[in-house]
Amino acid sequence: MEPKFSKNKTSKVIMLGSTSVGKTSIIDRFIWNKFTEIREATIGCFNMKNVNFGSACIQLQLWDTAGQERFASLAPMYYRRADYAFIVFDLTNRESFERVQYYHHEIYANISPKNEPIHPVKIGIIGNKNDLISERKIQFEEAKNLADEINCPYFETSAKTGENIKEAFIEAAKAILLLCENHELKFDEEKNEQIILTPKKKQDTICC
Ligand SMILES: Nc1nc2c(ncn2[C@@H]2O[C@H](COP(=O)(O)OP(=O)(O)O)[C@@H](O)[C@H]2O)c(=O)[nH]1
Ligand SMILES: [Mg+2]
Repeated sequence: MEPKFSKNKTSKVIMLGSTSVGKTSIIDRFIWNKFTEIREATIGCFNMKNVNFGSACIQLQLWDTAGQERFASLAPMYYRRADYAFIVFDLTNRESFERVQYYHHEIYANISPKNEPIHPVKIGIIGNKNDLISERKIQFEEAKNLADEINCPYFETSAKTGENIKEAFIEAAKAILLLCENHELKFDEEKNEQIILTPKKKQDTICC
């Protein structure tokens, strides 16, 4: 028998950051526990995974870009009503680090449709590719200081080795749970009977 949860929340989690910082690789590591050295351009897509805390189940719907960040800004609907946003930069690329503030600003500019109250959103900063030790350009202190300034948790990850990937998503799910418990976000009214405790099979993912 699959467990039943008294509190369920389907949440939108968006990945932001310059091209090639590892957004898609981070999702692949979390959902499929795999890493690919050479990636083709991303097909805009979302994957789902549930994180359970006692009687609560947070379903993370992970939104990935279709690579449009390379050419243009992301459409407002990508940001709209996101519950959690990860801003990812590449620890070996200073330019990508300098884009963090831009994305932080874009979240608040696009999170709610005009004339609607601001949708509550939590943000986490990810410094990815920490396996590339000798190529590293951004030290921990500098990144942590920026994250503290904008009041966000900071995670150093490697999609390649898997370091801290699961931990970052668990923290995101915890933050969403807290938002729900503080009533800034509502739990889903309908009970979600389809609880998935392991990553969904490939054919179960929804791509758009
Ligand atoms: N060494 C290393 N390479 C990574 C890591 N994450 C991603 N990559 C590589 O960086 C490139 C861009 O990754 P991708 O996930 O497509 O970036 P995106 O454009 O942000 O989605 C690919 O060649 C990946 O294999 C990592 O943690 N370590
Ligand atoms: Mg991508």
